Amino acid sequence: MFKVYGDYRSGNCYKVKLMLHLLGKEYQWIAIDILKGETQSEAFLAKNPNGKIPVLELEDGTCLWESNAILNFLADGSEFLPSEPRLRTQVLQWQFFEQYSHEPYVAVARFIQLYLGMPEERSEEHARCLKLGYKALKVMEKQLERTPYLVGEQYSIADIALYAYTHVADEGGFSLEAFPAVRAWLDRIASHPRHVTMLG
Ligand SMILES: N[C@@H](CCC(=O)N[C@@H](CS)C(=O)NCC(=O)O)C(=O)O
Repeated sequence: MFKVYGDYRSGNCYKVKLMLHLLGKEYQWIAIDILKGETQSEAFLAKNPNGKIPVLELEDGTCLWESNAILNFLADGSEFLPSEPRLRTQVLQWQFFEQYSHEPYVAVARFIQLYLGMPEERSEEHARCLKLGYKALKVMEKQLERTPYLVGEQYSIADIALYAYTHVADEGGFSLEAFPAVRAWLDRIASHPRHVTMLG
């Protein structure tokens, strides 16, 4: 059985949980508290030298880290990862976009607001996260005006990667009011019969 080291409130960890539920795979969840520094212990660093969750531990002890890499591993051969090279590359394109242009702003704004309680010394950084996060949401809106999922007609791990923090963007201070296509897509993702919520 897979072991997942994670925090239920973390979008990066939720990606792995959602994927496992969509695939109907069993797993054991091992709770890690980042605020208590548990990702920096010697035992944890042996699993991920970068000291971050999520980590997926396989039965043979191999530890995989980086949420989107884990998604690619789990989705291999399934309907959530197209095999056609152009589509597969578009999946990766959205996942790299998520890590470089979306998560650093949408997730960090949420971290500052939800986890840290919006300390004064980080309010300028929070404002910058809102500005750049909205820019990323506009890019998603443009795509989702044209296609039901980020890569065409099919629900893929590109959607899982971007759903994770977009669906809780309000917890970082974002409003999705100006993004009707993104909101419709959020509902589409949540209506999958094997969908699981972040805290569910
Ligand atoms: N690029 C990584 C980011 C992982 C990440 O930032 N994890 C956070 C929680 S969401 C973490 O472990 N933070 C603890 C730390 O940096 O010490 C991924 O996608 O897995």
